Amino acid sequence: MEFDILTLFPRIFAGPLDESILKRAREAGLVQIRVHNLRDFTHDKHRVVDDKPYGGGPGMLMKPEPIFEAVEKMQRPDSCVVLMTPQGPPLTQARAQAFAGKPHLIIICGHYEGVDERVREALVDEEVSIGDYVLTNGALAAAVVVDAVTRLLPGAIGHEQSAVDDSFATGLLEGPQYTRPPEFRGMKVPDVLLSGNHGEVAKWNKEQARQRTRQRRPDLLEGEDKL
Ligand code: JCH
Repeated sequence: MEFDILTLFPRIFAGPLDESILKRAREAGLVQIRVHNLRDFTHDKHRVVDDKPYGGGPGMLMKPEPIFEAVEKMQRPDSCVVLMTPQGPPLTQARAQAFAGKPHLIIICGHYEGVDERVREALVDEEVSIGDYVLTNGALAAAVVVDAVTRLLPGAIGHEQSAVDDSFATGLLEGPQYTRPPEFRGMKVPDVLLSGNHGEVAKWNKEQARQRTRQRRPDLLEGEDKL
């Protein structure tokens, strides 16, 4: 899978891309991630990427020209063009799965108060928000999308099961988990987990997941067959 990321802040991606699963997935050739500076797609002396909104109002908008030039240079028939914006539908595990099935994502990050509407009209296939809060620009949001999608690519995670079983893939929150020692500062690991009875352990885990989900995220249980 390939990513082309368009941003005014390419350095924001350097850290996340160079650690852990993302680093290994890149080194293994599972994913190619190219980060481009939108200023490189300007042609004026001062490399201007923003302008005042028509009709007035606070702040600045991203000019359409550099974004059009960059996208049109990278776009292929199989590309999906994604715009990071707080106005998009929320990123969910299902949406991450759908993105993981695409061969090429072009992600437009944006800055200032957003982008000229003609970018949406003519270029963008999907808009995405990573949550109901306002970031200073789209780069961190795009890094989140790249991370959530890349770990789903076959071979990205050592344990084949991990990506299938984790919270949100099952529709439930993970319950409590323990590792050694069996007693730490007087706090004991529940007996059932030490019993070696795999059936009882599975039953307990499932019940704990249900309880935690009901308490913390009842919205995840609503209207589904997961109750
Ligand atoms: C972004 C901004 C005020 C946007 C500019 C580009 C995504 N989930 C999520 N939160 N924030 C974003 C995001 C994505 C791209 C951009 N900004 C800053 C500031 C706005 O409206 C008044 C809109 C924020």
